[in-house]
Amino acid sequence: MSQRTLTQFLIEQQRKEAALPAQLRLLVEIVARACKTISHCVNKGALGGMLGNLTSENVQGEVQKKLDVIANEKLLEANEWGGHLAAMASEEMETIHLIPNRYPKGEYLLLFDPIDGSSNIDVDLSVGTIFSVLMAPEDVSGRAVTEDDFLQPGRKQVAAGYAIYGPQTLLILSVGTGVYEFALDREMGSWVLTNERMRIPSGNREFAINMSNMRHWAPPVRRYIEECLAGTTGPRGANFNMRWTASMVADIHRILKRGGIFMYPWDAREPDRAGKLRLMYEANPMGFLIEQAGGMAYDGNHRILEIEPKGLHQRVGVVMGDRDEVKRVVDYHHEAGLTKQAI
Ligand code: AHM
Ligand code: MG
Repeated sequence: MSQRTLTQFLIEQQRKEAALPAQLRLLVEIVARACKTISHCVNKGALGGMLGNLTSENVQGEVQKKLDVIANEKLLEANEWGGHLAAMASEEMETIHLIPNRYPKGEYLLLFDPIDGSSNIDVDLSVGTIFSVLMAPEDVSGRAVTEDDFLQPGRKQVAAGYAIYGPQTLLILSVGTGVYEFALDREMGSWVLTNERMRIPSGNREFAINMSNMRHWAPPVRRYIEECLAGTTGPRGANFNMRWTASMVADIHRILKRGGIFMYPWDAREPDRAGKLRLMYEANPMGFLIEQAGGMAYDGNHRILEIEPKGLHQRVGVVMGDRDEVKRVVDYHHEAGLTKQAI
């Protein structure tokens, strides 16, 4: 059987499935091309002078890695001139990036985390790029795009995906018609379809959470994990496995492929902060993919894709993966009456 490339897949989607608009098709191809370039930079590592920290901090007050900034630049450069975007936003930029006047503007808004899991860069573990696509409001063509135009709930995303730079470089994509996986064929220079209509396998007893924060968790999260840890003699009557790579793309990718649950919940270290992960370019796109693959994505109490954002860099608690497991965590929150946990 002949291989299907990302380009072929997108053309098929444009013709048949959801009548994918031409501008959105172009957008996905350009983001995928930028991810190829970023993959190349990640692979070069020390040989290309890609490792290490800069002296700068991003808007979150985190020290930027060289690759954070390089990947951000690659995505901006690649997406500026195509005429498909109204503006961009990124984890690495305080405010939105407008399309320069010399280029035509399009009707989409692109958000990204250029390198997710940055702490893994220097130790050669998987990192990735996460992206989310929204439609710009209709009246935007006659005026300048503002940050408010981006503040739409995740259910309005028209596409989302991530690239994972691991032993293989993969692109996981949804344009709202299921989740598709493409592998980068370096000899051909193209993305080849390797998995279609992915579904999260149910019943895998595996959880992903940073256990070192256990003493700071809210009671429902603690209850869920304590029950898993109790194994065959506990209320779940089964042993659970644990995995934590500190790279959301890698943890979510594992869950997409073999099931389980991912959590980065609110915790009491910084009680006024809703969580560590960012809603607009981490939780929303991942939530979109997880739901498209039959899973659930909650902040503990609420469906992530329903949250009305108040800021570009807003944080959120994250509980996503296998429906049954996420539902259990949500039930524990509701039973505990924590319906107003900070969001
Ligand atoms: P980053 O986008 O700055 O890399 O931060 C997000 C990452 C996620 O990929 C990962 O799930 C989490 O931070 C790990 O955090 P911790 O080091 O607290 O376990
Ligand atoms: Mg990130």
